[in-house]
Amino acid sequence: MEMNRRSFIKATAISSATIVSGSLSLKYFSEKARAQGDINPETQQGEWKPSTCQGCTSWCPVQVYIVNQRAVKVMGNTNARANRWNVCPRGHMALQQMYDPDRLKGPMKRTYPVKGKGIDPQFVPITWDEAMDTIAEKMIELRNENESHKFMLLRGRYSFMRDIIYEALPKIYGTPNNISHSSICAEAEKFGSYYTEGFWDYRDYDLLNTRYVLAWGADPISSNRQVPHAINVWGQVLDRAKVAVVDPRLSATAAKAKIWLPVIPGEDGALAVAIAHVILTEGLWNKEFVGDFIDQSVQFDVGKEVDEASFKENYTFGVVKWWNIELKDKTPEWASERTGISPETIYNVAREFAAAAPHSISWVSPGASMQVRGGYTAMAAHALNGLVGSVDNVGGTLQGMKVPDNTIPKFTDYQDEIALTNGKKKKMDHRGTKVYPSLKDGKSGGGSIINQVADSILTDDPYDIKMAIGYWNNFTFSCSGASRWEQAMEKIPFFAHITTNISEMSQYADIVLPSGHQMFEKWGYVKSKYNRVSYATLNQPVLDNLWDVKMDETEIPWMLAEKLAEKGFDNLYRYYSTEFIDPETGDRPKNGLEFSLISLKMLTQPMWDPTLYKTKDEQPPIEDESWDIDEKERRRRWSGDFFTGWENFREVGVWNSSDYIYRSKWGNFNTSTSQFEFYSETLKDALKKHAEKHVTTIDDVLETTKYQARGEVAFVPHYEEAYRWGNEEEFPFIFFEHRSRLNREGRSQNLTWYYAHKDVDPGDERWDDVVKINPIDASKIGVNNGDTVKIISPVGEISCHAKLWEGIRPGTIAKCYGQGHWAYGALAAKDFQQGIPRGGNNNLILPADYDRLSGSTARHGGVTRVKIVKI
Ligand SMILES: Nc1nc2c(c(=O)[nH]1)N[C@H]1C(S)=C(S)[C@@H](COP(=O)(O)OP(=O)(O)OC[C@H]3O[C@@H](n4cnc5c(=O)[nH]c(N)nc54)[C@H](O)[C@@H]3O)O[C@H]1N2
Ligand SMILES: Nc1nc2c(c(=O)[nH]1)N[C@H]1C(S)=C(S)[C@@H](COP(=O)(O)OP(=O)(O)OC[C@H]3O[C@@H](n4cnc5c(=O)[nH]c(N)nc54)[C@H](O)[C@@H]3O)O[C@H]1N2
Ligand code: SF4
Ligand SMILES: [Mo]
Repeated sequence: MEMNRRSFIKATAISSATIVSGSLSLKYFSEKARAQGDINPETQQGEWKPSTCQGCTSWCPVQVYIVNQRAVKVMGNTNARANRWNVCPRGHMALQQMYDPDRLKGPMKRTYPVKGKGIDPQFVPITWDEAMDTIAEKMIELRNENESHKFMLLRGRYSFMRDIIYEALPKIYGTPNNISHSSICAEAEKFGSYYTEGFWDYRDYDLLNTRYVLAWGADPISSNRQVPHAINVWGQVLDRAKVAVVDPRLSATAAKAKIWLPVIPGEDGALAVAIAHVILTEGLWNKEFVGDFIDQSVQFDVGKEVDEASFKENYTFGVVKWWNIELKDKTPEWASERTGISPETIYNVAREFAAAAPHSISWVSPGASMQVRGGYTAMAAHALNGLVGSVDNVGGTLQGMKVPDNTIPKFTDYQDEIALTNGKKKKMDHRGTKVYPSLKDGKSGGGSIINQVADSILTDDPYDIKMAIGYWNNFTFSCSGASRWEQAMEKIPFFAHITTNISEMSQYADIVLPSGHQMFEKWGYVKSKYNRVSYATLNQPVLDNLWDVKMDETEIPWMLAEKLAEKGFDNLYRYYSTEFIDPETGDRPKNGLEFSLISLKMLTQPMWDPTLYKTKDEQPPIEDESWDIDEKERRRRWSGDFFTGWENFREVGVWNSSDYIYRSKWGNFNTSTSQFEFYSETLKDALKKHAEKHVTTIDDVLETTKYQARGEVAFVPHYEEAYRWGNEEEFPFIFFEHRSRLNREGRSQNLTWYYAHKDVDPGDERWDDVVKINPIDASKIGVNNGDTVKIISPVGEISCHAKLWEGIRPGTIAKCYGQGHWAYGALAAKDFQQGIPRGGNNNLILPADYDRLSGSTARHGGVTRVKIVKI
């Protein structure tokens, strides 16, 4: 399979040509607008305005070209040191989202009471006043019945204004049920870095200084979290570094890589521990970081235990324990049987990865971790960075610099008896129960388990939900086991959805509230990092609202607070209107729009207010706006950009930190031992507390939560066999899936550019949704290119077209995530009226299963087997 690369280079070349025609369409778009007279010839110079793209979690600072109140072009914000002028193809697609004719243009209410898939809600337009009045009335009713905990706030994507709606609102109102989407996103990945180096977050990767990239299900030029930077520098990376991609699919990055390792889905852990085994047996670990044997004649011999006292560690903890407990027998030959990768390839990758160290990156993505038991895979793959000393090091994996922002003002004074009592009731997502440890940040129940909520709603466990508000989420589509969500949404008596489009979830709404688009119609900010820079970038309303929309995280909660106050519960309104004060003028907000801007200024104040800047030795002069360049440089090095005030920050649009300081974490990791842990005392502690809470043993917890580990192995990065639904006889193929270069998460499918350029994803077809089958398998089951097929799993079925493609490992079949919408818009659905999907939603065939230690939903690792039936 590694031989087949050449034919794919051709495919990739064609893909690049398509991208070029993508920008032609953009030109066409603006020319068409001009022909229609939208652009005034006298003012066609237009204006670039800064904002932020949230098409994915890269969260890029951008600028938008505005001509006569029309956005015509998006590019990177040149003030941003992470991405400069670069965006990925999806940055441009935001324009089509903004001008999507099927956007929700004003508030509406349902007039047909029966809820269900394909049942027309018969929405009719209403005023904002009526909409907020109805929602507030329901909320008051619940409080009057002392059932405020039966109100749920569901969050999908967000900006860092989130706490206004997601924290303050539910906690002042009186419910524990504010539940976010994080656990369907990438928590298992963070589990790996947390239980080794004490960092529950995405890592940055020092691409410009690296000499080896080992990507675990990561496809950085298409997805993950620094896409424009990766696209921009990948040529240089390929010049200087070797790239190896572990992925059952020939991704865009794999097609350009030196080595492609088409692993059997879910078996990544075996590969990771075998690489560690080779690094230790061949003495290739980084002595400076890990330390060494006291007596140089001792070594790690295959199959033999080593005396712990013989090794002196420097910045790590437990390397010998790891060897003794897990690694000593995990040879490449052993791993080959499990992973389907040859022993020679494993030896090669291990040696080359270590030879490039410490400038080597082991890049763990959701692909290799959002699997049942995937938390341990994330640990194993991330631990390789520890072995070669690339953690927090030049050319390696980095944490991030501090972005100085504020939290929302304290709200405890506004919580009444009901809020305090009902706020402590059990959460609907069962986090922290014996079966769902969700050990975020070392705490039992530290993270959410959103996908469990559908079951909880259906079984009224721990109680029935009477009302919910959802914003920027679409769980009926985006959660695996999606049909459970269809039933759960039918059951919730009252649901309000804050959204740009009538998505699947909106179909179950009693009220739909139109949200401004995050890039063009919103005040907000997000924090992110890449290219060794951490930053905060502003979402700004760069246009007048196109429709009667409001800002989701600030304006809408403000209006709700006003209505609740009118109806006798004024705590939320008093909190919003007294605690939020404009840092420049001292004014308090009088309406939702003022509230949006004032709260943003407050939260970002440490970045733009010169009176708050701290330098090492002095406080800078406030009034002096003409700092000389050296002084600027000096300050930048110390912490980050500085501004003369809010207006200056707003115009620039982004705050950049100073460059990442390497090796500052060495000896100072946020773990129980302060070292990089190969034997995770931090995880042991978390598991122990969780077990004690449930009056049981750690082994019992592991058994209940579907892990194979018992005893000490639970505390080290180790191999766990892939867990799959369905038996091999009935379901011969392992199913796995991937993202699209054109997915703005689940929100691209009403855009023509998506379908017109879908073949930028290797193996995919324009204007189609295909399941990719290796020709060897296809011939066995008599399937040809273009056949309509059903993909059937133990939990559901979808249909789409077959595509014969060598870029998929035989025995597995793959399909891109994203299509299969039965709502969202006239293009996204094949028949919006009838609720007939275009293509197939993978979440209907993926079972709802979990990596329970991290709380994550397991969409990867070949979690289900399927059969293919020709129709
Ligand atoms: N099978 C499978 N499932 C997946 C994934 C996968 O790769 N495969 N990916 C997972 C991941 S990583 C994530 S993060 C989740 C994402 O899943 P969700 O958090 O549910 O987000 P989206 O599916 O992107 O849907 C967001 C919804 O918000 C609304 N919306 C769109 N734009 C805006 C806007 O600008 N403002 C507001 N207020 N609303 C808007 C629309 O109704 C849209 O449907 O999906 C997860 N689900
Ligand atoms: N283009 C694009 N980029 C995005 C987003 C987007 O919607 N579109 N969303 C953003 C978000 S919300 C997130 S959370 C991140 C997700 O970050 P990504 O790194 O993109 O994660 P996934 O798409 O979940 O990973 C899928 C990859 O894993 C491979 N894979 C599947 N199963 C296995 C397996 O068992 N082992 C291995 N080794 N690989 C496997 C798939 O073939 C695919 O290449 O991306 C962000 N970036
Ligand atoms: S889609 Fe993601 S990578 Fe692309 S420009 Fe937007 S935030 Fe950046
Ligand atoms: Mo995500």
